[in-house]
Amino acid sequence: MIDRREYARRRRRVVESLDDTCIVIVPTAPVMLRNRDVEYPFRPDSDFYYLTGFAESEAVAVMIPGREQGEYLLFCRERDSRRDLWTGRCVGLEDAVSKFGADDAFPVSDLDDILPGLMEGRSKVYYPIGKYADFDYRVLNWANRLRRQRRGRYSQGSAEIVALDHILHDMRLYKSAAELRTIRHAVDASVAGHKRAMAASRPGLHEYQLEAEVLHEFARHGCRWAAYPSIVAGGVNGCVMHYTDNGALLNDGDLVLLDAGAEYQFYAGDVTRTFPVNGRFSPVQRAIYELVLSAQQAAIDVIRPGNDCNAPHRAAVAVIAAGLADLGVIPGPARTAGERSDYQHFYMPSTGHWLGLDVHDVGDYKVEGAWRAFEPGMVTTVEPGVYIPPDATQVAPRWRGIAVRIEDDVAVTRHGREVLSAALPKAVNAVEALSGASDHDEAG
Ligand SMILES: [Mn+2]
Repeated sequence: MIDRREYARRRRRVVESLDDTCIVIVPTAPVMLRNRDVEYPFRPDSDFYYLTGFAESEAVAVMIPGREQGEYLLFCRERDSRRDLWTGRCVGLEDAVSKFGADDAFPVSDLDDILPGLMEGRSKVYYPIGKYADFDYRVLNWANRLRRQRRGRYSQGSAEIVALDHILHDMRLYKSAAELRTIRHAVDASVAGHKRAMAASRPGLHEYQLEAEVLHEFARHGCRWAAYPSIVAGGVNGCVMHYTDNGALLNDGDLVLLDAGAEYQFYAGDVTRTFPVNGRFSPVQRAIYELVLSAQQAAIDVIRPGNDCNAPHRAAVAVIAAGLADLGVIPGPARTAGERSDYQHFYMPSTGHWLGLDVHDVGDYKVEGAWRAFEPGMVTTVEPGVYIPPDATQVAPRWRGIAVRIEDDVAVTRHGREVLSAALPKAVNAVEALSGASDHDEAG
């Protein structure tokens, strides 16, 4: 649990790094309709939540450095005993102050009346430009209204509208101890979900039935939602990078690629394992699997403070390219395979991404054109893979349709790294022992 003093520290850091004639406006995410009057479950905007810890819909945080009547204002829903009967109790203005640390709180329905006045005289308006079209429109309206009011009275340049992303996203890249504990919980739940799915796997199930095993286990660990739609991809479906259909049958003799992560207090886990539906790798599946596994280990091994954040990708590419050449999947020689582009037909994505409040978390990978160095507190995924499409006629038929990805979550520590998802087996024997139900006792 992240306590309110940490949110206050974050707000102070943002305000201190901006000039004190600005105003910062951060809205939470809009409520989205699923169909007709049915809403998607609400999920707060990550930037907003990072600064407020406030999870209700219809809220806007405003920070005004140096304002005497209060620097941090929260606009949110008012308590309303009649509406509370329908939608449940909301936080309300009083608790926005007493429990969420706002200096003052106002009804979100008054935003259009109050905001232009708060913007008056401020030289810069920081807010997440381009994220929510409706909110862009409102901010422009407020700025225009101010400009009209000023006209004829005195000529003063109108406020400059500036993106807030840079400073905020750089802060979010470095996780605090409390954030790391929260991520660890999400990853532990993810690991448990994967174990349960492996144990439940057998030919004849549908992919979504494994997904149900995963989600059940997430919920048992206090995570009601997955951090992103789970990918449960049997056989050739694993070659589709963003496969979420999860509707196919799992076939005897196929692999299943399972990419699923739990969300805990809005922090994401992101874990992938690939295992045999029936609990036994075939020789060709095993060859590709072991290649990806050694590439992943090579990538994890180069994560440490000071190494650049593209080092894992280079390490994984070197192993995968050479390995594919050794196996005869791509042309040799293996020694120089990483310098040719052949491997790219079977290894398209990059090897990892930042992990945090968003599964593909914020934070620049390059600073002034150069890969940035790993530093303690960063959390990254490591997820090399080999994906050989079923129509890859340039390779021998036995390789076609094999898709393997192995993904772990790794925190950069002071002297190296910690694999947060290390409790989830990935060695061939351990995966076989866990997966394919119980019917391989006689086989082994
Ligand atoms: Mn990932």
